[in-house]
Parts: sequence; C-alpha cells; structure tokens
Amino acid sequence: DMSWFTESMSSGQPVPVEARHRLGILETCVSKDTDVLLTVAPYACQRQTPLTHQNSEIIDALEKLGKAAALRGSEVRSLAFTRAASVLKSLPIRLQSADQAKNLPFCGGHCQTVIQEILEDGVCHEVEALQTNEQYQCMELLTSIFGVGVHTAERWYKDGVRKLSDLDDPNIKLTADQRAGVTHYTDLQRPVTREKADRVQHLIKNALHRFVPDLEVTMTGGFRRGKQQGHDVDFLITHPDGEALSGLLKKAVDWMDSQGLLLYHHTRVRSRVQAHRRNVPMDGHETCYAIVALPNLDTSKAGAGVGSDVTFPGARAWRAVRVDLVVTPYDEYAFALLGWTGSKHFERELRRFSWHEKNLSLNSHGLYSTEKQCSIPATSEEEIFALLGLQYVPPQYRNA
Ligand code: DCT
Ligand code: MG
Repeated sequence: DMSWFTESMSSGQPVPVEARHRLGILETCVSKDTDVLLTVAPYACQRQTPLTHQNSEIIDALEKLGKAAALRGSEVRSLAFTRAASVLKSLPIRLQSADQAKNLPFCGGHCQTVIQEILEDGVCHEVEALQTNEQYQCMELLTSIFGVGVHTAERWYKDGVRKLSDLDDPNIKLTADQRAGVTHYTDLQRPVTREKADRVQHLIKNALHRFVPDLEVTMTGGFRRGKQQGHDVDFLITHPDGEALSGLLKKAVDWMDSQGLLLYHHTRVRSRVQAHRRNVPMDGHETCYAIVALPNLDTSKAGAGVGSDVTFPGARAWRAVRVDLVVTPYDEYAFALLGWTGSKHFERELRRFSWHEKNLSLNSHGLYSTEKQCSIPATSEEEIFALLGLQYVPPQYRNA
C-alpha cells in the first residue's frame, strides 16, 4: 500500500518513519512547485529493494546501457547506470517526469535523458541503437556462454567470431567450462523456474545427505531473494563439525556423476590468503560449478502433464541446469549466506559501504578490521548488519 506516499506527495507531509526506513530516506522536502524532492540513501544496502518495481521500462533501459558499457570495458560508466537503475528500483512511485528523479543519487546527467526519452517516446534511442549494433549483439551472445567473460569475448570478436558455430574452429581453444557451456548452450539459456530449482534442491540434498545426514544445505542466490526464475541454482553447505565437511563435496559429486546426474563439474578452492583483499567479490570456499542433468517429470502418468515438460518420442529425459555448490566452515556461514544471497549490486554496495563508511573489509568469509587487524565474528545476517550499523534488510528486499 503506497497511499502514504501519494498522500505525503500531495499534502507535503513528511513520509512516515517506517516508510523512510524502507527507502533509507534521510529527509524529504517540498519545492516551490510542489514537486516532492526525495533524498534517498546513497548505498543500496541502506535501502529496501523489492523484486518488482514501478519503473521497469526506465530500469530496463538503464540496465541495458550499463551492460553495453561493461561489454565495452567501461566499468565506471557501467556502474553509474547500474546505480541509477538500482535507486529507481527502490522507488515506490511511477515517475511522471525526469525532473522528479533529478535529485536522487546517480540519477542526474545522462540518466535524465534516458528517463525523459522513455517517458516521452516510450523508447530510448541509445538502447534502440544497441539492437542493430553488431559488436554489442555479438559480445552479448558470447558472454552469455558459461565460462566466457568480457576479455575472452573481445578476443574472439577481434578474431572474427560472430556466432556459436564459429567456435568450432580448431584454432580457437576453449576451456573445459566453455566447452560445456557451448555444448549445453540452449538448455542453459532457458530460465530455471522455481519448480525446477526445488527439484534440483531435492536431488542435491539427496546426494549430500548420503554422506552426512544432518548437513545444512541452503538455497541462496536469486531464489532466496524470492525470484521465480534464475540462470542457475546456488547452494551453501555447512556443518558445525568441520570434519564432516572434509572431502564431502568430492564424494557427493562423484556419487552424482556415477548416477549420470552430472553433465559437467569443476571444483576449486581459491586461497584463503586472498580472502581479505579488498573488493575480492567471490571467495575461497570449496566451490563446485556444475551442470546437472535434471530428469524431466514423467508426463506419461495421468495428470502429470499440466505445467510439466512436454515429452515426445525420442525426446531426451533431462534438461541441463547450472548449479553452484559452496562449502563453508560453520563460523563463516553467516558471511557466506550474506555474500551468496546477492544481488550482485547489493553485495557490491555492502562491501563499498563497509570499506568507505566503516573502514571494515567484508566478504563471504568474514568482516575484518584493517585498523585493529582482527576479524569480527558473527553468527547471523542480522548480526552482520548490526555490526555495520545498518538497518536489517531481509533477502526479499535485497533485489538491488
Ligand atoms: N555474487 C557476487 N559477486 C559476483 C557474482 C555473484 O557477490 N561477481 C553473489 C551474489 C549473488 C550470488 O553470488 C549468486 O550469483 P548469481 O547466481 O550469478 O546471481 P543470482 O542473483 O542468483 O542471479 P540468477 O537468478 O540469474 O542466478
Ligand atoms: Mg543464481
């Protein structure tokens, strides 16, 4: 219910305290021409960002421009668009004019043009131009392959790669990840629904619990934030007894492999030494990047056809799904949970806030004071927010 907001807008009354918390609003004021000028907290981790929002067309345009900038290697420009889009995601009203947004953080300058064009013409010309930009289209295609980053895509583009079949060229060396990504490209492009994610969870838990029956397995990533679909399914695995975790991932993965449930897997541990280098987004937990062969529901049984995969003679009985499995020691669990729940932008903002405002280094292993040269322990996400002096943001409001 947003009536408080419209009322505040028309009456010039202050926004109620609970609502101010949601937006991280520090103050509101009314200008001469009665436009409400919002002051929204500058860090995404100070705001609540729900999954659905009021300004999708503008947000989509800004995110596309952000992506295009990233694909051109302009990280700074990309971040500026991402930040603007994220601010608008937390707005509870539909913008009527670009002017309304001009005082919001990161929403000035170039962003004003984008908002104005969308509101007036329904399209943004810069975004339209991307549809016919061969380099953008090609970079987007190549970076959508599992295991392919901007650098690799750029190199391939320069070498003349334009479509997936161009990668068959023996002169182009693919890593094992990339090979698997190309092989299962079509399946991996299809969004994973919540229902499929639940079936993946069942399969993963079954494999892990064979070895440690009381293992804690949590679905993280977008699904924990309430998304109804995702590009993969992320899991966090822990146990109070560290011994129970030792060698576990390998055993479970080998078992799944022996059952024909894995199309691909690649396990790695990054060194813990790196753990507290600033701005290291991902982490040194033992991680398995896998492609699971998720069995299709049996549609031959009466009543099973509704909403399930359509099978026909000769169709294969599975579909490829990307799965990340991360094992974390029990004392790092809260940090890993916070770090793997996302969104990516929310995580980036949490780290930026910790570093710039609190002089603390945060990642999915822990919180570290560079000043006192010590780690600060925590056993829950709530505790970590409190340690950072932040209002707690539940997962479904971390869709920054
Ligand atoms: N993550 C991060 N920094 C990255 C990549 C990931 O902090 N560079 C964290 C945040 C989200 C989590 O890991 C899982 O990553 P993804 O699966 O890529 O994101 P998602 O939000 O789950 O998106 P999707 O629904 O598409 O899987
Ligand atoms: Mg995910």
